Amino acid sequence: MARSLAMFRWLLLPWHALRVASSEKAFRDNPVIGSPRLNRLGLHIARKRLAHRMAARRRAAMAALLPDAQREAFLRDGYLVIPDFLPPERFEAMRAEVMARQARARESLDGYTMTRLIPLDAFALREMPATRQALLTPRYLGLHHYIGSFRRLPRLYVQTIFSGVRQGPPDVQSFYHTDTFFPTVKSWLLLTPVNQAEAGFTYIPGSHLPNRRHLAWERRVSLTAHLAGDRLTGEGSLRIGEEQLARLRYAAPRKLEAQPNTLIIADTSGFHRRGLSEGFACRISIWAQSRGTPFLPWPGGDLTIPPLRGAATRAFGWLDYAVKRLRGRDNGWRFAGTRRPADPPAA
Ligand SMILES: O=C(O)CCC(=O)C(=O)O
Ligand SMILES: [Fe+2]
Repeated sequence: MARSLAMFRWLLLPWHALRVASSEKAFRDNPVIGSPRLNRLGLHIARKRLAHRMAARRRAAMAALLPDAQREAFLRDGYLVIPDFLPPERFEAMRAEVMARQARARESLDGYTMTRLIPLDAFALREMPATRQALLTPRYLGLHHYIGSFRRLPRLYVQTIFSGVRQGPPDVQSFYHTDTFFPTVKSWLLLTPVNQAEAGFTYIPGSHLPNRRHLAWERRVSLTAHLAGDRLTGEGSLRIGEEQLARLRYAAPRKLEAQPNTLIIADTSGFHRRGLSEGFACRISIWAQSRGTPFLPWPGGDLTIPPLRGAATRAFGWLDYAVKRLRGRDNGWRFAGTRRPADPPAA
């Protein structure tokens, strides 16, 4: 059985080789991307460098989407924090609508954290006019287009993170890591406050621009990542220890505390983590993410038909779940039944 699986893997070699030109990042699943020999020759670092060059080019083509000062701050730091993002009445209308939303949710329990995701896809947004009005604006979308370096609608969710729901180690997101080898965007538009002692998003300013030491470290990791004991490093979201990270000589980490209606938006190809929480905490936000094909020179157009926009979120959720489940890698995500964002975790 194991041998025929291995054979099958090698028969798929041409497919694996083609995937080098895609956003595929798992060292462990793809014998070309994970090949120590090719990575010693520089395959991984070449992909990373080219992806960064192309993203810089796509962003330059969309420079007009951000005010100059904001664009400069992002290019320097790799993230932006924008307090009072929406006009207050618009924010309140959205918050009321979102907190009352009751829908089929996915949940995962990992370490001391329970995370809940409620999709804000086209079907949901049709029933949520205040949320649609607040989010589907040139400003919100423009920030995601620019930082994500593609003109595409981000996938949107209501994300609830309960920290300290049980005794246990911090969750997997609480270790410093990069999400991808290529520039990409995630954002949190906060509906609840985040205090310093809670699990605030933490970013290493400037680490979205890999320096020489970072590239040297990443090259070394790429030689063994296919065997990594740490699951997420094997999947291409490289984990790094705090001592090692300090040796790369970036600026000190910034753990963000913020009030509701703050937009935190970051290129999560830079080093970041979910900050450690000292006790129970609950963070609810509109969570967005968007990933394109890293080697394209143009930011592209969003080809989805307006009424179908966001339907991809639902389809993606199902597909992602089905595929990961089949491979035994659902990472603990399961459908949890109908929930509101602030419903306490089931015992
Ligand atoms: O929730 C956070 O603060 C960060 C989690 C994270 O690393 C991610 O979503 O990529
Ligand atoms: Fe991350």
